[in-house]
Amino acid sequence: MNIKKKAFITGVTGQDGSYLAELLVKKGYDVVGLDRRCSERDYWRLGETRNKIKIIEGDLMEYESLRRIIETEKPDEIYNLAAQSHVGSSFKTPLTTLDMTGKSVWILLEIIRAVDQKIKIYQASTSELFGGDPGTEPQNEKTPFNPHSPYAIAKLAAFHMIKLYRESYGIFACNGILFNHESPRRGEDFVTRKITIAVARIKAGKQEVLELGNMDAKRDWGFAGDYVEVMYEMLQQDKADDYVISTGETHTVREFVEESFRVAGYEIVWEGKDEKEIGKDKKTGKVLVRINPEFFRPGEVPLLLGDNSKAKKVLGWTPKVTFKKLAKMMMEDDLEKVEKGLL
Ligand code: NAP
Ligand code: G4F
Repeated sequence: MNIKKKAFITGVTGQDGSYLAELLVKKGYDVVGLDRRCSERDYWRLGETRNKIKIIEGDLMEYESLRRIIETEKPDEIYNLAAQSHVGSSFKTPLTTLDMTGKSVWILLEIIRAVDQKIKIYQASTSELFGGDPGTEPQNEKTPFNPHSPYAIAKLAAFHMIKLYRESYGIFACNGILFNHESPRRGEDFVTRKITIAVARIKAGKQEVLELGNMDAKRDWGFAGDYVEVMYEMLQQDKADDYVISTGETHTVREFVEESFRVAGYEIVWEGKDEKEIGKDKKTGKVLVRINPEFFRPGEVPLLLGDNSKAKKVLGWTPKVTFKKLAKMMMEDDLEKVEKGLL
C-alpha cells in the first residue's frame, strides 16, 4: 500500500510556497501550509491549489504554535520557506529580520529534535551568503561566505544551524543555496517585478517613469517554478546535503530593464552616469528610467553567478527557464494584468 506523504510548508503564501504547494499536490502529497494572520488575505498566488491544501494559522516566531502544528499534523517533510525575505528591508528592520529569518530556524530544529527526529527539513538558504564580491564568481558550495546585509547574516546563522543539527543529531536537514529566482508571482518590491509592473503601466499610460537604485548589480536570475522542483529532490536523496541552485548566467539590473522594455516594444538608450543616468525611449526621446538614491542600499552584493554542477550531477537538475524567457514570461503576465485593470 502506498502511504501518502505529508509536507508542512512555512511561507506557503509567498512566491516559492505557492509553486511548491502546487508541485507537491501534483505528486500526491497532503500539504499543510502555515499562514500568519493579516488584515486581508486573498491567496492570489495559490489560486486553485488553495482548496487542495490545509492552511493552519500560526507564526514562525512562536515555538508553541509551530510545535502544536507539527505534533498534530506529523509531517514527513518540512519546507521552511517563510522569512523576512527582502534584503533592502533588512537594513531598516535588522533585529526583526534576525528573529524571523534566523532564530525561527532554530525554533523549527528544536521542535524536530523534541518531537520526531525522522522529520526531514529543507531550509531556504541563499546566494546572499556569498556577498558577491567580484573575483569570487562563479560561487559554489566551497566559496567562502561574506554576508553584506542583516538578511544575509540571519540566513548565515540559519545555514550553520541546519548543518549543526545534521552533523550533531543526524537530522535530515538540507540547505538549498538558491540564487535569485523570479516569476509572475514575485513580490512587487523585488527589482524584476518592480520593473515589469512599471513597464506595463508605462505602456498603458498609467505611469510616467521607472525609478531604480543600483543598476550595475549583477544577478543570476532563474524561474521559481524550476527551483521548487529541486527543493523536493533534495529531501528525496539518501543523504542530506547542501546545494547551490542557479542558472549559471548573470545579468545586470540594467539588462533586465532593457529586456523588459524590449518585450513591451521599446528600445531604451542610456545617457549620463551614476545618479544622473537616465534611460530614454529611442523613438520619442522621453525619459522612462531614472535613478532614485532612495533605492540604494547601505551594503550591496555586486555580482552573483552560481556554479550548479553539484546539483546537476547529484540531483540530475537543470533549470529550464533562463534570462530572456523569464523576462518575457513576467513581462507578458504584467502586460495582461494591466490590461485587465489589475495593476
Ligand atoms: P516571499 O514571497 O517573500 O515569501 C515569504 C513568506 O514568508 C510569505 O508567505 C510570508 O507570509 C511568510 N512569512 C514571513 N514572516 C512570517 C512569520 N512571522 N510567520 C509566518 N510566515 C511568515 O519569499 P520567496 O521569494 O517565496 O522566498 C522563499 C524563501 O526563500 C525565503 O526564505 C527567502 O528568504 C528564500 N530565498 C528566496 C530567493 C528568491 O530569489 N526568491 C532566493 C534565495 C532564498 P505573508 O504572505 O504573510 O507575508
Ligand atoms: O530584487 P532584489 O531586491 O533582490 P536581492 O537583494 O538580490 O535578494 C533576493 O535574492 C536573494 C538571493 O540572492 C534572496 F535571498 C532574497 O530573499 C531576495 O529574494 O534586488 C536585486 C538587485 C540588488 O542589487 C538591488 O540593489 O537589484 C538592485 N536594485 C536596484 N534598484 C533594486 C532596485 N532592488 C529593489 N528591490 N528595488 C529597486 O528599486
